[in-house]
Amino acid sequence: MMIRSKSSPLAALLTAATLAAPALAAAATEQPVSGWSLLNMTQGVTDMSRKIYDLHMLIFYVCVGIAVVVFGAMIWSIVNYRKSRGAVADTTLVHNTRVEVVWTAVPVVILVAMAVPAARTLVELEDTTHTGLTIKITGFQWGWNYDYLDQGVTFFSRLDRKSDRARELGSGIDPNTIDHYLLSVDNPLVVPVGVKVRLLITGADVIHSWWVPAFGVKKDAIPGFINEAWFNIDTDKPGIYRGQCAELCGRDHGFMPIVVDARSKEDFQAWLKEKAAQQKQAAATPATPPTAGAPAAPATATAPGG
Ligand SMILES: [Cu+2]
Repeated sequence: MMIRSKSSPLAALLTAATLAAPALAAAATEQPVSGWSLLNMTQGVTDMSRKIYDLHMLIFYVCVGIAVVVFGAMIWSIVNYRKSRGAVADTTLVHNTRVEVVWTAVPVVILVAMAVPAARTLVELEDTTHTGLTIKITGFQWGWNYDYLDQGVTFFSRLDRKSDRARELGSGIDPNTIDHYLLSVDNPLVVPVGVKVRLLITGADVIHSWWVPAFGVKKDAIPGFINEAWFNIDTDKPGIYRGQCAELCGRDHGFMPIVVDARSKEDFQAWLKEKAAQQKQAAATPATPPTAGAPAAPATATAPGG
């Protein structure tokens, strides 16, 4: 019994990793879900994520160029100066100033040239000014709390019940029958498209990381610190975007997905108004049992199967 229960998180984690990875990539973009493009980074649905992608491709091609030159020179030398051709090693050559200057200067030039676009992208990535909405994200073991700071809306988001049941050892439920297995939550984060959304990210217990590939956002949630990030989803790309906790945060690290429901500005405002009214009413009625919005949820909702 002891061995069974001990092996369950590992087995579940492995299942989570293998099953969730392709689905995450597929959900994050409108790119093909198979073939070589799966091996590459996603282009995402924000201007920033595309800039990150372009930077990634630029550096990739620089690396390819360097590899071609270096390996080309190596292979050429090995083939043309092999022993069977009568080549004799020059044992007197220990120093060549010209060559040394060249092989120092060329990499320096390449590195400086790469630093320019990289720094430009990084500066833009860190620019959290002129935002239209601020959401505080708190990572818990194991779920996320979302606070719409200026609107007084707050709720907790955790793995959806279907995935939660199926992941249990010996549940008898085939994970393949679950839609978006381990990538669905009960309460998704709802955001508007076409608005620069600022995220204030922190942790309540251990370090987590809020990661949504389609937005080009991956930021550590560290207790005692508040990290900033932002995204601005293309106006024509409302939809569901998925992510996961990207910092090993304990037993159920593989079971704290992120779902973002991007809506048009009007739909978002309507949702926000309704949610605010709902929560105000719930707060005014003390007899109502706490909803899933209470941050106390992770403490009481200790997952089975441990
Ligand atoms: Cu986590």
